Amino acid sequence: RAASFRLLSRAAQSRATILVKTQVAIIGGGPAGLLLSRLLHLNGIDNVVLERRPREYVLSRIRAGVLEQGLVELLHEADVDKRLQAEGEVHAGFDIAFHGDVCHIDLAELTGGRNVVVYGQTEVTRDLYEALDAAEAKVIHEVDNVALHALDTDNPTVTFDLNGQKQQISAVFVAGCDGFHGPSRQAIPTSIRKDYELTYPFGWLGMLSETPPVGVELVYAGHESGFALCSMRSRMLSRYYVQCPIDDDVADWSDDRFWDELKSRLPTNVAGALVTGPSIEKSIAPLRSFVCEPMSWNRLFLAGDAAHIVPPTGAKGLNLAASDVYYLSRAFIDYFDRDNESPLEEYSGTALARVWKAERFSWWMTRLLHLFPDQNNFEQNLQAAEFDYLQGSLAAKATLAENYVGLEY
Ligand code: FAS
Ligand code: PHB
Repeated sequence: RAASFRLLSRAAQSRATILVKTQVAIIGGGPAGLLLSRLLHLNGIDNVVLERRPREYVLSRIRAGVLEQGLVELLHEADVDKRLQAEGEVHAGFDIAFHGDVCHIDLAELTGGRNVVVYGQTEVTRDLYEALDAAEAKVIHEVDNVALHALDTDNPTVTFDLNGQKQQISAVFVAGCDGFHGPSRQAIPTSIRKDYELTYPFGWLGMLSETPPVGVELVYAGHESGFALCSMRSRMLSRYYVQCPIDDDVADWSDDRFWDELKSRLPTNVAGALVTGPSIEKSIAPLRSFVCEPMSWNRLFLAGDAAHIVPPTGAKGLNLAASDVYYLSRAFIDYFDRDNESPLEEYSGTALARVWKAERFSWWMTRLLHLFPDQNNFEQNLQAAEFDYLQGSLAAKATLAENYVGLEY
């Protein structure tokens, strides 16, 4: 405790209040932080979640929509999947199109019966919050100035401001689940941390509309004008994306312009079946591939977007957060229940092995389906040959399918 106070200014020390001593301080109340909190609670491990934003804000974010089977099983283990089982749509396949040609990927047939479930990340987050509320878990919203201290000692602390007053949590471990822009990753010294990054020269303009989806499955489309994706959240809530220049302003995209551009990029039969309507949400997200190594340092463990980012093309962002939480929750349980530190020591290597394979898949799918402004005619032919190979090879389809449903944890 003396060490942790050393870092606080003298004035702050006089105001600091030890809020709680807990076993795991979790920074970030998105899917990674909430799912970790839930799994630890169910195993009797005390934890506190610190979230910067109000709950309404967290629940207003429209993000992922495709759940791998591993995440579905983990949500069942967390006993937060009742609505998911009732409302989630099991998808046994999807279409991938390239300049008008369409290839169906039969996930179930190609993977021996595995599939994905379409259910919004927003709903996963809502289900987690409800379960944590029911268990009277400690999730503190609207915290400011979160800072991590003494991570290289036996009693790390986290300080933060709440309602204008400095607070402090003393914990055995800190879990950094605070997304790409949070403070946790930055707490790993640059002499230790190595960042790997690839940014893409375009973004995704996403739209939510209360219209029936264009079909019963997702349609990914590469086109000479750029990428498009037809997804959904339910039978009356559709989610669409078109690739756009990274510096585009969403205000310049009227609904009509969006629908016209989407139709122009889809196979004719799909465009003809599109039911348009007013947007209820529209936003542009940048695309990047990013990995931080290691994903842990002394008493700090990163999970989810705090440690890695994938382009959404492969629908892996949320699903990687889940596999990180799967490994980290079991490692904490082994430590606290069985006094076994090995899984925590191995966490970073174990998680990164799966992360990098998902990075590879997301990068491959992004390269295949997007228009790269600087690509030359040779690279354009490589894209066409890649799709042609996919169409003609069962092995290529099986490779795509096993990555899409999610590699084993
Ligand atoms: P999150 O970013 O979801 O959560 C981190 C939390 O930490 C946030 O609530 C944040 O407010 C909080 N936080 C940050 N700084 C803090 C601080 N200093 N103190 C306290 N709290 C702090 N993935 C897909 O699979 N498919 C998609 O279509 C898709 N679309 C996306 C669109 C956008 C715009 C973005 C940004 C991401 C998208 N993703 C998508 C990826 C996304 O789903 C993430 O992978 C997923 O949210 C990861 O969950 P977390 O790791 O919990 O991070
Ligand atoms: C979505 O429904 O938001 C979605 C689905 C698949 C993706 C990306 C996003 O690859």
